[in-house]
Order: sequence, then C-alpha cells, then structure tokens
Amino acid sequence: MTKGNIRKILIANRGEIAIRIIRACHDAGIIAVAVYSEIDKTAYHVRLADEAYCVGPALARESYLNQRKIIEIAHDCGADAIHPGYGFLAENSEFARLCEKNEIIFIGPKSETIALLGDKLEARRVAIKAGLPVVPGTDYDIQDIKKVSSIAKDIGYPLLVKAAAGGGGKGMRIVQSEDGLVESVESAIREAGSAFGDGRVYFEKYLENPRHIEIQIFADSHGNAVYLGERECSIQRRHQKVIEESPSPIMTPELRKKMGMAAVNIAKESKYLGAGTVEFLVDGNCNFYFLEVNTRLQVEHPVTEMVTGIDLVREQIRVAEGKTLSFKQEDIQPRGHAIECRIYAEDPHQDFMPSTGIVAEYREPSGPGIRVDSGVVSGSEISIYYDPIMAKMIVWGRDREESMERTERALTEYRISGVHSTIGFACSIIRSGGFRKGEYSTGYVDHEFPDRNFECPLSDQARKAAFAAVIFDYMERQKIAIAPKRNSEKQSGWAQYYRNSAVNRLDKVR
Ligand code: MV4
Repeated sequence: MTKGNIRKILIANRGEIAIRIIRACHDAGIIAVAVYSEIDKTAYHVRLADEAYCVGPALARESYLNQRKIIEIAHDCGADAIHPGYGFLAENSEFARLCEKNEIIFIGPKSETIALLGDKLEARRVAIKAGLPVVPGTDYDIQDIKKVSSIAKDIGYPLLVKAAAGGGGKGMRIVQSEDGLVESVESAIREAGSAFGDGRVYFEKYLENPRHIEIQIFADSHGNAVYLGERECSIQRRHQKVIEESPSPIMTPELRKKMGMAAVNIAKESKYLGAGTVEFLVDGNCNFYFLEVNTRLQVEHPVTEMVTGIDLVREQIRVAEGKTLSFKQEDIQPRGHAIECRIYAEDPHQDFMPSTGIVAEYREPSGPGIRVDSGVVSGSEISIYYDPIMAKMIVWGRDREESMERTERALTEYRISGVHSTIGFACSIIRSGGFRKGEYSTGYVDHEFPDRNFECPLSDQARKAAFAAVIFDYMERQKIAIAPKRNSEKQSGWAQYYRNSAVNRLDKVR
C-alpha cells in the first residue's frame, strides 16, 4: 500500500460524479485519470481529466464494470488509487479486494466492511450489537416455511419480507395478513435467488409512510469517527430519490445527536473507514429505526457539503492517504439550509421514460446560493446505456424558506432542450403545499402526483413558444439549415446530429 500522499487517481466512473471527483483531485494537486467506454469518447469527464483511457464497449458490464481492465489501466498509468464514485463498482467488495491485492488504494471502506454491510441481514445484526434501534423483526433468515406463520404472528402485520442481498427496495414484499404469507415468502426467496444468487430473506414489521432520513458518517484509520448531520430523502418515486434536503424539516438538535451517535456507533462496530451513510426510517413520533449502511459516497452528498462547508471527496482522499480527519465532531456546525434537485433525462409525461438524444441546448442557472454538478454540456448525448441522471442542482439559503425561493427561481432559469428532463417535475414538488410546509413522508410523491398531474414552470403555450424560439435561434447561430442540405454541402457529424435533433423537436412543437 502506498504510504503518504496520493499522486494520481483513476476514476472508475462517468458523468457528473466522475467530474465531481476530478475537481477534488485538481483542488488537491492530484492527477485525475478518466476511463471511458467507446460511446463516451467525447464525454465531458474525458475532456476534463488529465489522462483518459478506453475501457471497452458501451455496455457497462464490458467497460465500467470490467474489473480486470480497470485494474490493468490503473497499473499501466501508475495510479496510486481508484475512486469508484457511486453505482458501478462502488459497493463491490470483490473489486475492493482486487484493488487491495494489487496494492492500489480503493477509496472507500475495506473490502470486508463492504461485504459485511452489503448483506442487509448481517448489517441488521451489527446494528443490534451496536445498540441501534431496529424495526421489530427477525435477525436470522427464514429457513423453515412451517414456522413463518408463528414468527409473523409474533412480529404482527403488516410485515415486510426483505432479501438479505437486496437493499434499495429490491426484492421486498408487503404482507397484510396471514393469507398469502407463505406464497409471499416463497416467491421472495425465489426472486432473491435468481436476482442476487442468494435466496435468504428476513422479516420486518412494515412501517406505513415513514420518513427516510440518513446520516453522513466519516471515519479515519486512526479510530476517529464522526457524523456530519442528516439528509432528508423522503421525496422519491419508485425508490428513486428526486429531492433531498438538509436539515430535515423535522430535525431537532436532540434527535440529530441521538441519530448521529447511533450512526457513529455502527461505524465503530464495523471498523468503518472513509465516507458512509447510515439510513434510518423515522415514524410520526420521531422514533427512528436503522435500515442499512451505504458504503459509498452518495449522489446527494453535496447537500451535506453545502451546510457543513466540508469537501467530502477531498476528505475521502485524505483519509485514504492515512491522514487523520481534518475536523472533530465539535467543529461540525451545520449552517443554513440546502436543497438538491436531481435532473434526469426522463419524460415525466411518459411515465418517466428515459429520454435519449442530443442535449441541444444546455444552460445552467447561477447566482446566489446555486451549485450545479453536471455531467453534460450542450452537445452531449444521452444514450440508453447508463443511468439517465444529467445533473444535480444544489441550492443553499440561510434558512429553508430562502433555499426554497432560490430553488424555484433557479429551476425556472434552467434550460435543457433536445431531451426531456425532470426540471418541471422538481419545480412542481417545490411549489406543492406539503413540501413548502415540510410535511411529507416517503408516500408523498406517489400520493400527490398519482397520474403525472403536475404543472410545469411555464404554461404549455409559453413553453412551446420559448422552445421554438430557442431552437430557431440555435439553428441560426449554428447555420443549420432547416431544409435538408444537398450532399455536396458538407456538414460535420455533430451539425447533422444537431440538425436532426432540432428538426425532430421542432416537428413536435409545431
Ligand atoms: C421499510 C419500509 C417500511 N417498513 N422497512 C425501501 C428501500 C429500502 N432501503 C428499504 N425500504 C423501506 N423499508 C420497513 N420495515 C419502507 C421502505 C420504503 C422506503 C424507504 C426509504 C425511502 C423510500 C421508501 C419507499 C417505499 C418504501
């Protein structure tokens, strides 16, 4: 293992998170190495990196998930460390172990910790051992189908069948009563077996409409562990987060301290290293229950950065270098309020179908309190191969009211054309009564927006007119002819892309 400073980091990711990590490298004077799939050859993370190497074809499993190839590139270019970002290989204990074996620093917890906490049933046992409150349920997997009825009776209905290898809502079953209990357990076992190659399931009492609040933790290799406050993540649809904020509207200093110390206790129990997130469910009486630990940097980490003033990626690098945390628990004093909106290339009017194509015009909001972490620029292509997140907009204000006002203003400034986006969807949530009052839980989005029944920042007419104007202006500036060009008049590949995409869009507006 390299001692002392890291000189060069390979970033095993793409899009906005790869760019976020490149920026932290550059702030620290570290050389940033990008990897890219064939389809990402001209992606912005490649342009921003100091070096870039192709890892394979577009399909993730042949490129960004190709463990051996990534290790080989790291070796060949002399990288001391690999930052996995989130998704892809970030919570793959086998990859972390491969890095360890090859004497490359994996920027994250040790491989054993990733394996331990990745098993949700093991994580639940660790939480119980560390004295954290857990939802009533079993701390063993259901093996004897003849016993499920009496076990279920002890816990009470409704209950939830969860897969040990699951997490993030995959492979869960709600059971309302004894009818169908056995069938639900059997089908959950089958599904988990084929989805994860691990059919173990366990029971938890089902909490109705809880809040989802998570605590950011950080630990170094010298035994120090701290918490950096919470993020409220209850605004989600189909297990995909849409808006996150910190502090949580329901948080009090006492509850924060209790949840924070619980999170630190599980960090210590699991010998945690680096950045992590402890997820909790919180009921209407502010009782909290441990859910799971995410052993990675989260998408929503900037919300915590904005209220604490700490660069979490920079800190991950320091800790990976073997340094002690650059702050103590008492140094962390959250200030103001931050809201993050995730901007996906999806069409809210078509059941959030991923929207592919060329981002014809991309114009970010700016001004007081606005930060945008984006993976795209004008001309970027959104393909079918990866997560359709384009950007995250994070807004800081002195209090919740100010950050909501700025968020609304910034969302109406945001311009993306060529692909559909969730900007209007985010705006309608920010404007909704429950959100404004901070009165919402994990059921909020599905309950308030059941049939895509939400407004856009502009009226439909105004939106179409503005859209057409933008496209005409764009075509004018780029000298893109609306009528098809003759073959003799050469057009670059990009210009053709733009033209086709613009004409396509125009046809829809007309
Ligand atoms: C629960 C629950 C209610 N009761 N467990 C979903 C994602 C996975 N991390 C755990 N999840 C849940 N577990 C018990 N005992 C409700 C959810 C849940 C949820 C949790 C967090 C954020 C959004 C959610 C949406 C639906 C259900």
